[in-house]
Amino acid sequence: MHDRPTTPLFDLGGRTALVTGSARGIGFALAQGLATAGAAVIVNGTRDDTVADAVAQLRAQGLNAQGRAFDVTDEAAVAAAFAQWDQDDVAIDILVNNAGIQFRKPLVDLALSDWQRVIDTNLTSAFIVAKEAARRMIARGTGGKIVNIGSLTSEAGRATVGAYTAAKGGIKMLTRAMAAEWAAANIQANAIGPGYILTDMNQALIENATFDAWVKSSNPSQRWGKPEELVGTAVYLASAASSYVNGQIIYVDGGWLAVL
Ligand code: GCO
Repeated sequence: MHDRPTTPLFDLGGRTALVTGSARGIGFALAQGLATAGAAVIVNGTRDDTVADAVAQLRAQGLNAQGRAFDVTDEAAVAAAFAQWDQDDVAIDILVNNAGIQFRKPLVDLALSDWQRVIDTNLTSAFIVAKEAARRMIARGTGGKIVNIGSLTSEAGRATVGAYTAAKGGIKMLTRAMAAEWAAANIQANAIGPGYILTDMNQALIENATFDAWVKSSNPSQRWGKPEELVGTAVYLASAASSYVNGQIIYVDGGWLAVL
């Protein structure tokens, strides 16, 4: 056995990471992955009980986790959470804007209230939470990391998910806007664009034989992705390894966009 020194490049020891929407799905996998890389993670969701369950699961694995339930679309609730962390001397070094919902309906049938709900949750929330986080990163002078979660729909349209597509396209450009404004403060803002991933949010698509066959035939990997397959990119974008990478969206999609 060689005694190789471990590289500090991807080490998140001493860092605190807030992952929004992390009680389940991709968010949970990312919280688990960042904690495994050494970060203290804060799990977030809208419900106290599901957040507490996720924290308990992470702690049972020996990971450093705490939880805080709040609605990422509620500016006052987000401000209150950050004010509490200020009081508790908790500084968010890494923010993963992951919270998201899906609502599938043709645009001609889509109610404005449903459009608004999807835009608020998938796009506006990233602005609200990042604004609080970045203000503090800038004031501390320590820099920081923001990882926004985009989608294949940041690049490609698909029928019935118009509001989601508009929001995820917005995430790509909001990421660039964040980089433009915050890079000088040593904040790197990047995004991950997951491909078709096996999550609760996609359960209806996974169970739809036609859709499942389409995912497998349109993707050169011929399969769905697993939430944990996003972890490597998240750790990279949350760590010193990406200190000069800014405003990018990295697609973790099995090659789907490469053959579009
Ligand atoms: C859907 C959406 C998403 C996709 C994802 C791919 O219909 O639900 O297409 O959930 O899985 O956006 O990046």
